[in-house]
Amino acid sequence: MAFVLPRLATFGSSSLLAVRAFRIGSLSKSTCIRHRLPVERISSYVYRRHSATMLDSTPTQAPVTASDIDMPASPPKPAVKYLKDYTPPDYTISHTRLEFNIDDDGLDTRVHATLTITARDSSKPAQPLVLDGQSLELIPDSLKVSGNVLPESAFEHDSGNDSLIIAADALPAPGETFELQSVVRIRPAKNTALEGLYMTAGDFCTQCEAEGFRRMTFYLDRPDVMSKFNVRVEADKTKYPVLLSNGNCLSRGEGKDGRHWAEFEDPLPKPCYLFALVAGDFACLRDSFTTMKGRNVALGVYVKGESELRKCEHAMKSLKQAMKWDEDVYGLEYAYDVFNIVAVPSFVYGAMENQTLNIFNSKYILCSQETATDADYNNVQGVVAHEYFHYRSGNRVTLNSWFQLSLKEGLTVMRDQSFSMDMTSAAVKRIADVVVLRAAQFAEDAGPMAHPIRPKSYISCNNFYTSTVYNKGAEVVRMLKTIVGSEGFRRGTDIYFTRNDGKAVTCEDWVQAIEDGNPQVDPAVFEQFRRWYSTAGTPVVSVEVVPDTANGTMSLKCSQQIPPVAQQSTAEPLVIPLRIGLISPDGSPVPVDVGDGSPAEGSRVLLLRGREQTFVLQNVPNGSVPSLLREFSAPVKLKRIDDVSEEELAFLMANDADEFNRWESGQKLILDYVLRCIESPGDFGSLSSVVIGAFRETLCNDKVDNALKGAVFTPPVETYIIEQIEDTDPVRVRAALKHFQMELGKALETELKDVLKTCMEESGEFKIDPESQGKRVLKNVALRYLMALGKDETSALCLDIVRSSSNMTDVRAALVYLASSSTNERDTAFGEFYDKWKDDYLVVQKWLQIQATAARDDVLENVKSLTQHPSYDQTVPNCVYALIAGYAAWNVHMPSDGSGYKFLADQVIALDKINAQVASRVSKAFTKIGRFEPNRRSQMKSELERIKAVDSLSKDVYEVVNSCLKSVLYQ
Ligand code: HT7
Ligand code: ZN
Repeated sequence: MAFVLPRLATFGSSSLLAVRAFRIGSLSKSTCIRHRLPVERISSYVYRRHSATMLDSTPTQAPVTASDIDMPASPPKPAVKYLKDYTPPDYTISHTRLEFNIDDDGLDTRVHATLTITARDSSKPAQPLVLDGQSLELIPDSLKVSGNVLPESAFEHDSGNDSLIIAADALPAPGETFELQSVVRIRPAKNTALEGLYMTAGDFCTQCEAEGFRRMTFYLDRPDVMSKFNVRVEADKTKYPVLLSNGNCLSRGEGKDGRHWAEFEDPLPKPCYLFALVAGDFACLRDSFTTMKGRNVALGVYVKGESELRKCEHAMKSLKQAMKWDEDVYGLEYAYDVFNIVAVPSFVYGAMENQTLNIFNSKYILCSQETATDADYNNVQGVVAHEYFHYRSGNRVTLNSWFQLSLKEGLTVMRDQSFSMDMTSAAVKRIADVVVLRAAQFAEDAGPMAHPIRPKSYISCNNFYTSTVYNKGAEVVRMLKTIVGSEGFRRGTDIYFTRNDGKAVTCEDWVQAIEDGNPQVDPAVFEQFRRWYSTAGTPVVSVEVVPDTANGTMSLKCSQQIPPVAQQSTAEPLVIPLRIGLISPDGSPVPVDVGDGSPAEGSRVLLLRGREQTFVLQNVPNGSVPSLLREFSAPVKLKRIDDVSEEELAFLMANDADEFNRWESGQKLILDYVLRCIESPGDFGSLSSVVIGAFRETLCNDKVDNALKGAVFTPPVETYIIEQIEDTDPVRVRAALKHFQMELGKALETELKDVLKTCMEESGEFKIDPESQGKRVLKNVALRYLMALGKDETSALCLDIVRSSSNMTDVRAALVYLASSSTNERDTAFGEFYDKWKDDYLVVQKWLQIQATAARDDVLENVKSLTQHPSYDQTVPNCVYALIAGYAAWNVHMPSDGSGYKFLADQVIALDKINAQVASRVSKAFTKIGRFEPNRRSQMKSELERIKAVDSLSKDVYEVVNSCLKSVLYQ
């Protein structure tokens, strides 16, 4: 994708194309269709340079050569789109009729489109119709308005700008509805971008979010254009026996030459990003769901081959659980008669919520005891639920522009997290979600691409499917629930889903619905709360705890600071809900009395609204210990001004009624120790007896469930630790973490061995319930600490587990521990594992990832050689994420000579030519540039400059690389 020309903006009215053309005065005149202004035929030059579709190869005027034009020295920068420039579309498409004529090889698929179009505002003068279209070959004379072929003078197909512009005077008068027909040729087999219609494992499938629909036909490809769809698909019956699209199948039939067809109707209007089509050879697991009103919904999960059917039972079960949960918790019933899921191996993200026809990365559908870990099972459950929940939060109520992405993603993530908390262990799930938030989102918020959950601008909307939009977005929704309470939240969501059904709305409409459902809450709270949508950066909440023993009170002196981040130097204070509790010196809970006359309760929510604010708790027994930010009630960094001793943290770890905070206290103990090691000039010190005692007590406490023990013993990840310090040397971070594990492993060796033995003895029949998962978590955590001691017996045990365990959770854990070791067992285990699983691509991807993330000096060499391995395919995103993104996330910063960065830059450049979204995701490893010591910073800078200089760089990678470079410039 070249940046020779800025893209035509679909937002706002300015045409960069026209502006640029206007500057060149000496060329012959023609008419710019878009603006009906007499401007020079610069577009002719552009047209010939970029046209993939030779509509008219005969120039109508003197050829323009490069020397005629004042060419800029460097390629123009890709255009930035701004939230503030949003304007509604000039036209609406009430009905969309599509006919896909699929060829056997995916090199000449024809798409016939008939769009029923009306000007949105008939009182406005006629506007040109600007349609999006990318990599489309328009069939000559196929473009028709109300049945009449459009002359070439009436439209301009500018493939450089991915648009088709039809002159206003070639269209019926505003107020008249007309039909626009077109036929295009597309090549799904050559589509490595995996957007639009593409081929995966010999089948055809689509991916339209965010802007993939325009790769199949000319369209108003924006979410606020909602249309009813009728679709006809035709393909070879033997090769592609399964034909699917959104909604109901109206009819099927057989055609000539072994072809067959199917007709679909989706009765509800939808934005085109929810369109889906599948044509392929699949096996189907069928089931049904009876809704709360007694309607029957036919369910299907489609996978490659009968042998995979047993691997989709968990997905099917999860789907039915999700459908029931949405009825029970939100009162939301599914309204269609059919719900299908198709699993494919090549997919850019996890899954896609297309109306009635979800398409999934097979990683989030297929699972069996031998091939999937407990984490995989939980991911399947969570992702299946997430996509199902979009049926309401995203599909029935959709977005008016991609800037509002968090409206659907934040809400849907929050819903899937609550669902998983209800289905599994609530505290452990909350901990897992916070670990992700802190490692990924806090880092993003502190890096060069920091943005509010509703970004103010972007170059590529694909770059904003971020942890901020998803995970922080979910936290913002969660805070609203915390503020208004569960019942108030339900009143608000009822209003939201009813009021906005069938509409394309904004984050404003969401907050308004919650506000309208909660008149008991001061409207000023909501007014201030709205700032979360436009504020980037992680707030720091500082708290000083001041007990007053004489009066039996405890003051919490709070303040909030929002750090300056990219493109935001200051910010107004936010509403921050702080859930707090109190624990008496004997460990029992103390009811919290906030002094407003309301009854004291086990935990209370304080609303921090000012930059500084003090809360005074009443009736506090002497020696009580506060438990702050329970359940992680706000996405902030909590800083205690008064020093919290190791003893107090150990006390909280043992006694806090809030399980999240028990875990949190343990994490603080580990983090403080590891940070001290990193900062100490010489050798690392030893662990204090207080810390050892706290962990021993947790390990041996029968009342603490195994999964929570496992979480407590899992130290913070390196990426999170790196965020806590400036000018980081990653080698030292890794060494300090390793040292902690050795110290704790040494101190608790006997207890850990006992735990391991008990868990191994008890592991009976494989089950996936939380209790069985808890045992496996604890067993593997024990093994991890014992492995850190470097004893031969433990590596032999790991090899034995890899060879003989019948579940992938245990096998993978043992393989991970061996991966970072320098034992003979390591090579044996990896060799045998590959031989056993080489035909299962999902398991092989695990094998790649474990090697890429191993803590070893030779990991880069190994990763390089794995890029040549027959099982590695750089056109399959999962392979790239496993090997390249795995290396980038865990190891790229380790070599001090910059060889990791060079390798990564080479990969980004190569991948960008295949799939810009995948390349852009991989390139985001460079957003850590500000965290590292100067030597690494300058190595990264050189590589970023090398990437930026590449000809025809995608706008996706450009945006990431340019943000990183800008951030070093301003440092
Ligand atoms: N809404 C989807 C996100 C998505 C996506 C999925 C697959 C390929 C490309 C994509 N672009 C955006 C998934 C979700 O959040 O539910
Ligand atoms: Zn989603």
